[in-house]
Amino acid sequence: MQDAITAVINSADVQGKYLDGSAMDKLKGYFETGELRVRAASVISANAAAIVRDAVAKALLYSDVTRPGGNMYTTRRYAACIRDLDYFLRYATYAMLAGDPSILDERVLNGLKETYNSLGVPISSTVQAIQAMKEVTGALVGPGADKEMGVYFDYTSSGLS
Ligand SMILES: CCC1=C(C)/C(=C/C2=NC(=C\c3[nH]c(/C=C4\NC(=O)[C@H](C)[C@H]4CC)c(C)c3CCC(=O)O)/C(CCC(=O)O)=C2C)NC1=O
Repeated sequence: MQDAITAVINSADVQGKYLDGSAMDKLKGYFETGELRVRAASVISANAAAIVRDAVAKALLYSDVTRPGGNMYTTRRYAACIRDLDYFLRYATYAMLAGDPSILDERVLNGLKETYNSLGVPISSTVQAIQAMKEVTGALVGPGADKEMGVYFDYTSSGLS
């Protein structure tokens, strides 16, 4: 896993150089949003179950996936879907705190598309649910933090697409 600081330092180290202006600007941006990120993470962790519930209501309930024959039909599969959304939310929050998406590649996206395809989990509905979580979370954490989180919901969505 990388974070905004190690990403900038590793790339300077590869070139055997001190940080240049643009690297310093990246770090500055990261430090300046530090408090915003920590505050957003604590709001999200206090409301995680509600965020997932609202996103499911917005994007999935009463659609084909929850009807008989749909991939969320049966309580076991419904629960698996809720759990997956909770993973996406938690790891997006970690990535937002780190200011770097590598944790999503390593722990969430690695092999996930193949797993979903082999189990018949519909990717488009999953992406819709992730986008619904982005909206619900954004409204909750407020301006600024909504953008910081949005990056990682989008990263997960495009990693699955
Ligand atoms: C921490 C990283 C991590 C992730 C991301 C993860 C995902 C993940 N989701 C799975 C299943 C599943 N995922 C879903 C999800 C959905 N079905 C829908 O129709 C909805 C659109 C969607 C929810 C948004 C369902 C229903 C299953 C069970 C499928 C089955 O067994 O038939 C499975 C197969 C094994 C299992 O059932 O537990 C994995 C590995 N596991 C992990 O360890």
